[in-house]
Amino acid sequence: MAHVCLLGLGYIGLPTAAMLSMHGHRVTGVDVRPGIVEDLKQGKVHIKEPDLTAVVRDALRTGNLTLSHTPVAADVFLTCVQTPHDDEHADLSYLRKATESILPVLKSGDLVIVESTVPPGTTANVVRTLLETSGLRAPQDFQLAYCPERVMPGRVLREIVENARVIGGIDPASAERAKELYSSFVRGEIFTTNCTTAEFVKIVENAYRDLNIAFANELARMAERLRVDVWQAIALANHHPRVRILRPGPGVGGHCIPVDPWFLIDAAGDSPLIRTVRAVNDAMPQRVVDLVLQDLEGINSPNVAVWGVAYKGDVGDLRESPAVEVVEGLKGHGVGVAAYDPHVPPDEFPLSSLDECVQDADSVVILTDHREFRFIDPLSVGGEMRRKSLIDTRNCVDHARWREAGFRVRILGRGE
Ligand code: SAJ
Repeated sequence: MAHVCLLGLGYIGLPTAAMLSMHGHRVTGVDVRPGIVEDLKQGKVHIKEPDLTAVVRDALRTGNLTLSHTPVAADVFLTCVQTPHDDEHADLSYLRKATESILPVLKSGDLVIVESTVPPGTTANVVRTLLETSGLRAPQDFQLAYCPERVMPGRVLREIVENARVIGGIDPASAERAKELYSSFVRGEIFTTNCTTAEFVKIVENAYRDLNIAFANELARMAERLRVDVWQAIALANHHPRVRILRPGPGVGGHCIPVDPWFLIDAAGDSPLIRTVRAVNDAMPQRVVDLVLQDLEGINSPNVAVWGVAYKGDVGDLRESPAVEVVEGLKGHGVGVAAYDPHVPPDEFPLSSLDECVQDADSVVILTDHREFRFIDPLSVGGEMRRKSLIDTRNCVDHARWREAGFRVRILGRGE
């Protein structure tokens, strides 16, 4: 069993630290952000993810997981810090700082693994160069590998175990050693390659999803013009054995998919296709604002009830959420907005209760496909509203029921 020093106790780092420690490794979890280590020591988990609090508390109770503000000497260093993107460039400052913080404790025979999403070439160049300022060299003195996370927010604990992994090594021995570590808790297949290929694969997966969603969004726009129901059309097309089109929606949010495609451009040069994909998905919140304004035409001082501000269904994460952009866009046009979201913590966004939200509203606008919305009774909602209108940008509730309750229903991508 290894002693792992894991840097960055965020969405990926914390569950990974818990998993490694639950599988017998000694883990020192490091986070430099004020308060995180102190809160975790008291069992307060800052990340909202099903079952994570219980698993982290268990890991702390076993004593295998300990917490620290600074890295300690270990066999393996695992960096899971954020790599945001500003003005079309990857911000590697957190990764650089985390890597530099390892230098005082790095010793011969150690393995360093990067999990953060990075532009291809970062591990073999930026990280390696920084680590070699210690006087040690890779792979002669220390080993180096890249192992991207692939988990879906909302299903992290399951996917961290079940998903296949791709591990890139600075040399085959580094990849094999990293594979051995992950094998202790990963049940999915583990494939090995070199660092830059693994970095490329990670970004390609998210860029592919972005492209597929942009295609669905483009189809939604065209279907509206052709008076076709895009949802039915996509479902029918997906019966073809080699077609798998994703779902249109109010835009692409989260901390990964809207960001990662830019890492490809950063590393490999411009791509008109990727720029277009980003532009199509980034234009969706404005399209939804236009759809709502059209619906509200002729109403003085209109009010809408927005359902769902998280970036996607059944999570409470607001990062890059297209719903937040829609809310701001509507407010900018003088529309009164009351938002209801059962998943988002109330200190992170101005939220109303369901009752307050629909009171005297002129439309309900569904922006996130939270499961709960399916079970809300349109009859009781309609009774509180000034006008019975539903705009569903996710196609996620039973429209027949809403129509029966007297609502005019508009669905993104369904031509009328
Ligand atoms: N979305 C649509 N239509 C769809 C699917 C998604 O509009 O058919 C929207 C969502 O509402 C959301 C955005 O796209 O706003 C992204 O959501 P997502 O569920 O596609 O992905 P993430 O960002 O939650 O997680 C992705 C996953 N990547 C892939 O599926 C290729 C996950 O496996 C990665 O680990 C994660 O990015 C990451 O951390 O990179």
